[in-house]
Amino acid sequence: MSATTHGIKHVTSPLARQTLLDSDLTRPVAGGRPIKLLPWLQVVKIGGRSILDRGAEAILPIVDELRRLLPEHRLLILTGAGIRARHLYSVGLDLGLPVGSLAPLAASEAGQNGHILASLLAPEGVSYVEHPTIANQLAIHLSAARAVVGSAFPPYHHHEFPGSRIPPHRADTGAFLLADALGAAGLTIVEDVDGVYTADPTGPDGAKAQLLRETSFADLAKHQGTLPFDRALLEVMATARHIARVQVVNGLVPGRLTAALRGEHVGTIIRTGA
Ligand code: GWN
Ligand code: ATP
Repeated sequence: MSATTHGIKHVTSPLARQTLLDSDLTRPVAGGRPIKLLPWLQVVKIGGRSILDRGAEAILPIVDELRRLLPEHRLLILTGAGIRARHLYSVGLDLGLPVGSLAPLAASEAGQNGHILASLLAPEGVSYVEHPTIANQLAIHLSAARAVVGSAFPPYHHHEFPGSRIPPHRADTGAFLLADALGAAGLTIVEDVDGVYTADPTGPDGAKAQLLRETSFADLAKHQGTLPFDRALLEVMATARHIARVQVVNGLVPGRLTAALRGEHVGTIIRTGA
């Protein structure tokens, strides 16, 4: 729609006359819930350090479990970066590299883990797909195969926020951003612990650590100690549009991922702001 006055063409738009910075003004237009692009999709994030770095002993059983899940679910399997990225951070920090240079370097390690996992699932028709393919052509790939594998690391690259020296938006945040943007049916985060504890169960106070069966992003944001995922995950959970809960499960225990995807409570459920 447009109108012409004094030779000037105006485009009619409810956002034309107001600042986009005032959410009270934009809410009538922008406040609606976005459509779910892939509502049947289950997103699974496999830990880089916690699962993939353990090699065959941890990877082959999880590959078996994923293979058996294919007739039941259509999956986007996303991989974390693991120990090679941590080595890279230490070398890069020693050299004084900025966070925006470290982010894509670490991301490439998440991608490599994805290539490894996809190769093992290749007989089932599963392939690694690139970030741009996930962004634009996921539907056609998931019409051809029951699952695809991608990098969980978000491609912030040189746009990574400069607040800390280590990239704050890592694989857990990336997996959540994708699952929420796609309007997926769920996100399951696969680790080497039974869920989120009151303290690191493998740390010095591990004996006293208690498993939190159910919690929320807001409660975890107040938690002082370490967490089994990047803290930025809690920030993106606060503004989520679709994914209302995420389950963190132990991928070293056979059957936990399968149960989680069937809707069973077998790890820690984290409620988001959606
Ligand atoms: O290279 O393993 O995608 O899917 O963040 O960018 O650093 O890239 O800089 O489509 O675009 O290393 O080359 O690499 O992991 O991220 O990819 O094989 O431009 O398919 O070329 O957004 O895979 O890679 O590392 O994910 O996480 O060519 Mo890789 Mo990653 Mo492939 Mo991707 Mo980055 Mo692309 Mo990208 Mo870069
Ligand atoms: P990436 O995919 O980024 O490589 P990851 O998700 O595989 O990493 P970590 O970042 O190492 O793995 O997170 C998992 C680890 O976090 C667990 O092995 C556990 O020791 C540790 N951890 C720290 N704090 C907690 C906590 N409060 N509850 C549970 N585990 C915790």
